[in-house]
Amino acid sequence: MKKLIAAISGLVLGALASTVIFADFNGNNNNNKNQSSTASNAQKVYVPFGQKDEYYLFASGGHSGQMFIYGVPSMRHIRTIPVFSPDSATGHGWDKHSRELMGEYNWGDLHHPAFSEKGGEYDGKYMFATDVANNRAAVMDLKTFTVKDILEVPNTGGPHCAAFVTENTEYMFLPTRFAVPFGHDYATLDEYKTKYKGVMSAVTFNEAKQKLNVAYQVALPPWSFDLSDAGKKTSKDWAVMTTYNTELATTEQEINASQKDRDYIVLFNWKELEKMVAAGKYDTVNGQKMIDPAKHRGGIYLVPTAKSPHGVDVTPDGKRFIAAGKLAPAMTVFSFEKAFKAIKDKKFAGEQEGIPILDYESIMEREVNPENALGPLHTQFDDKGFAYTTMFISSEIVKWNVDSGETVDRVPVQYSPGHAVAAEGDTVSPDGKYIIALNKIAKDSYLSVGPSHPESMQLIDLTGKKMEIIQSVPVNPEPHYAQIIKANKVKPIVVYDKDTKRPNSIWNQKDAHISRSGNTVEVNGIAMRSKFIFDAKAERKDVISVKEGDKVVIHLTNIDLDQDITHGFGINSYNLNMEVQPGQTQTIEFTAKKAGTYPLYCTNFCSALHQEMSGYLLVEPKG
Ligand code: RUQ
Ligand code: CUA
Repeated sequence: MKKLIAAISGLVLGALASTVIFADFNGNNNNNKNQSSTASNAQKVYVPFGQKDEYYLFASGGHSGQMFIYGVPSMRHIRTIPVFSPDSATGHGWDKHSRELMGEYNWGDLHHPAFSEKGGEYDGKYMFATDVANNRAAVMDLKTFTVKDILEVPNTGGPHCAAFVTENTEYMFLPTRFAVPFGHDYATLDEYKTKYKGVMSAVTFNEAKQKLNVAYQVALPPWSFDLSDAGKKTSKDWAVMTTYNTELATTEQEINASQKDRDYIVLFNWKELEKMVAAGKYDTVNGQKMIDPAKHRGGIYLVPTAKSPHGVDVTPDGKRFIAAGKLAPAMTVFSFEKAFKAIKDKKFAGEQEGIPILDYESIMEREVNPENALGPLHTQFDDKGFAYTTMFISSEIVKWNVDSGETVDRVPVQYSPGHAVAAEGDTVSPDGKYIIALNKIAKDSYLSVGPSHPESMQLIDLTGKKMEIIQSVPVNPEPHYAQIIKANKVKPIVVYDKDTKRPNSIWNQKDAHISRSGNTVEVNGIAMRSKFIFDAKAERKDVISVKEGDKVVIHLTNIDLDQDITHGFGINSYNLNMEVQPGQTQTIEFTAKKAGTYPLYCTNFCSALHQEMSGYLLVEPKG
């Protein structure tokens, strides 16, 4: 096995580094794009206008920092939710709340989205996501499809390996991709082994306060953590995550982090870690409770696995976890039960950095090597005990039997899938109806837009004997991962409740007013079809007059409590825009640095007289 892995990983490395092989398992070039254009397939994805899709697809927007919402099976793009990046259409990053959430950053690298769960099922309430670029976690409220909180997690360098929530949304875990010294302190790379850490953060969400919070962190060795998954049912107190670069390479990872035949899956029990924290077994590092596993033992174990693994996925019954090889052409199936027994019996094969290592042979159930399948990355599941693994290099999805390891079916995709996502795929009861391949490379699939092409998603029907691609659509960069939820679980509101106690809200036209205190001008105004009212008593109610250098705070309440009547508020030449949804109160703050005359207007088409919905900001020059 070792030799095989070594030989094949050489081949795989070569393929990863140079060109991607586009061949199916018979060695033929893929040319089945016609699959999605047959009349019967077109019918399967046809959702007549006015009828709604059965599922929502939430696709990560990668380094756009956004999230894309599609309907399944139509694959119609419904909405983009800006999360970690500003979006002028919705004013995300301009209104006070989102601007404060975004802090100093104006981009993000959104990798893995995860729904909140109850009893291991998506509950349709919240969506979580993480930002690899700036170490953040975000939560979106699915009542409004907007971001409620963004948390910057200290001591970490890129939480790629997240977010995967536990069965009842107790935690989401954020292990980090890049090792850094605590607090990003300065340390040369010669000090990598001693000063750098791969920190895993346990993040909680307080629903009442709508706030994310770091509960505790674990200072793991400076390995790169790639992906994780939370346990389910019998393994619900546990989570798993893959490592690479246990070689501690500090340069040219491409070669140096691929030396050893084995890296690890880190297996940890979050209930045990919770107990440690409760017992005070932690150090305080930059205000965080930091567990040092070498000092405080227990709860964390290492499982050797084929070198540089990528995904690790827990089966819906919670009995097994499956590592995908990336550099080894195999999926390795491990047994939680066997691991628990070895831990109970203290049967370890050694330890590294004070963390016990489990014996590979004794907890591994099987290595699955579908013929000529190369570059396994991620595995999803259906309702019948089958697993679906994406093959990045051989550009296909392989369906296999989790119990026997036997390959059941394969479908070529166009091309190079990273993740795939199954309907209700990360729950304890996947639906088994659809899986979507999230392809990194579209090549010749769509109208050309120049040298850089879109990524591509392909909807695959799982109900027949053979997997069948029934729709292909381009998607903005880059659907790292996605989630598919039954549409009827999500309950968006139609309008924000009229809440007269909400701070700064004004519900009656005659209450609109402008007040000054020192150099601050505060506007409590109304947006309604088809006018702004900032000051009910003024001769011109839709004009805001301030002095150069004033701080201006504008609160706007949209009193149109009607479905889909959203107003915008943009100020000409002032680089400001926000959106106010029906019944919502939004605030925008700025300093009137430029003296002069600036039109302001509603930026969201709201009525036949939308064009008339305007006014002026008059900034009187100093002196
Ligand atoms: S990772 S393509 Cu960013 Cu999810 Cu495997
Ligand atoms: Cu209000 Cu357009």
